Parts: sequence; C-alpha cells; structure tokens
Amino acid sequence: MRYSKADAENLGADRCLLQNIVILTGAGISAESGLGTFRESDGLWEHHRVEDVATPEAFEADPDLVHRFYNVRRDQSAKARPNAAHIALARLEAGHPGRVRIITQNVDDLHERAGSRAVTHMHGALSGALCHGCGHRWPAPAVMSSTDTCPACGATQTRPDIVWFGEIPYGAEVIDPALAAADLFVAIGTSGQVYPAAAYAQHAARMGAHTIELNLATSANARDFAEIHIGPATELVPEWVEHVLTE
Ligand code: BV8
Repeated sequence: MRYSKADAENLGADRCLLQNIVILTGAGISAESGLGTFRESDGLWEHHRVEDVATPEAFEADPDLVHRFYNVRRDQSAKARPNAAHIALARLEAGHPGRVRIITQNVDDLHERAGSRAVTHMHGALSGALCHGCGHRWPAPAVMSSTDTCPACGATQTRPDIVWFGEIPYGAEVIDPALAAADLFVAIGTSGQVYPAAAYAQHAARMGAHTIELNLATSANARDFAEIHIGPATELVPEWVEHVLTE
C-alpha cells in the first residue's frame, strides 16, 4: 500500500495535509555508509555485548574500555559519508512546506553533514564530551581517555556525551510536542527494541498521525505502523521523499 493524497485527506480535514513530519532514524540509515548496526553485527565489542558496554556501570568499571569503544566509532563516523537516505531527508526538510523534524537514535553526524538542520540526537553524539563532575560540555577530541581533564573544572571525570542504557534520553522537550503535532511519523532503519524510542510510533498514531516504517527487515514494533516498506534505506528513502515532494 502506498501513501496517497486520498489517505492524507482521510487524516481529517482539520489536520493540514502532511504539514508536520516526524522521522525517527536508527542505525540502519547509516549502515550503507559503512557504520555497523547494533544487532546485525555480532553486537560485540572486545567480546562484550554492546548493551553491556554502553552503560554507566561499564564506564565506572573500565572507563578506558568504553573510551576505546567510542574512539573507534568516532573515527569511523568521521571517515563515513552521508548516503542517499541522509541526503534525501535533507532535501525533504528543504523542500517540504511544513515542518520536518528528525529524531535520531544515532550518535553519528551524518544527518547534519547531509544538510539536515532540525535534528534531535536523543542518545547523544560522538561529537560531544561531558564532564561527569560539573556537567560542562565541549566538542569531543578525536580520542578521549580516562586521564583527560575537564576544561572547566579540571576533574578527570570526562566521558562521551552519549546516553547509555539506564540513562534518560535527551530532547524530550522537543520530541514530545513534535510527536503530539505529527501528521506523519516515519521510522527508518531501527529494530524497535530500545525504549522510549520504540514507543514513539504507537504514541504518534494515538495522536492521529499516519505511521510508516522503512526498514530492511520488519521491526519488533511492526504492529504500530499503518504502512511498512521493506528494503535498503538508500532505495526506499529517496523514493518516499520524491513521493512526498511531488504529491
Ligand atoms: C531509559 C547510545 C528511562 C549508545 C543507545 C525492559 C523493557 C523495556 C525497556 C527496558 C527494559 N529494560 C531496560 C529498558 C530501558 C532501556 C531499553 O530499552 N533496553 C532495551 C535493550 C530493552 N532503555 C534505556 O535504558 C533508555 N533510557 O529508558 O531511561 C527513562 C526514559 C524516559 C524518561 C524517563 C526515564 C536509554 C537507551 C539509550 C541507550 N543508548 N545508544 C551508543 O550508540 O553507543 S541505544 C543503541 O541501540 C542505539 O542508539 C539505538 O538507539 C539502539 C537500537 O538500535 P537501532 O538503531 O534500532 O539499531 P539495531 O542494530 O537494533 O537495528 C538496526 C535496524 O536497521 C534493523 O531493523 C535493520 O533491519 C535495519 N537495517 C540494517 N541495514 C539497513 C537497515 N534498514 C535500512 N537500510 C539498511 N541498509
């Protein structure tokens, strides 16, 4: 089933036609840029499950193991290039008359490098560093280690500015109103296994949005989507954007 103007008009006369589009992206949108996803690779880092590395407990126990994990990903992210899917979303934001907001679970900066501006990194970003002592934030150096000192307070409590499992995601003050006002919610390249992001489609649908999943495989929350397209993001996303911009 393809999303059509008739479907949009069925959204109800009081809802502007596709005025507000909210897009949730996951690791799958960056897969074709060469950045590994969490659950397709063997999901291991130095023989540890990623879920066990991306935690405050792991950082407490072995900060340099966690820093190594992010140093490698920061290097990979810097060498990666935005792909056709990132570029298409930037084209959508520039060409769509209504609002387009990207909520990304990813910590790479490929959306920004493709030209998207309205991007919320709900799980933080590799480009950021945070002082656990004073809360100061600054641009992360390419390589971080447990001996780094905070430029503001001098403490050796610096960490990547990333939201780990068990920590509260960023951006709720932007995300919650965006979901409430969404006419269209599109999830791209996410397995729907991590909360609260995995609940966004259901929430948006309850608020009246039409929901679409673009994914290489159906996600754990496929039941929350009115429409599902299966395929690689670099094919599905440009096609979908072209459809929205020319409908
Ligand atoms: C929180 C940053 C409280 C780190 C990440 C039991 C039940 C329910 C929930 C919980 C539970 N126990 C604990 C929880 C909460 C927990 C959680 O959800 N755990 C899961 C594992 C059950 N969540 C948290 O702890 C969150 N915090 O809940 O706080 C709270 C909340 C709100 C308000 C107050 C209090 C914090 C979670 C954040 C963790 N940090 N990332 C880092 O990046 O290193 S999560 C990490 O995995 C990613 O950021 C991403 O978000 C997440 C999921 O990954 P995906 O992006 O979906 O990637 P994945 O590999 O899984 O899937 C790839 C997809 O791409 C697949 O579908 C594949 O088919 C597709 N694909 C592949 N190639 C392509 C493609 N698609 C298109 N084209 C392709 N070419």
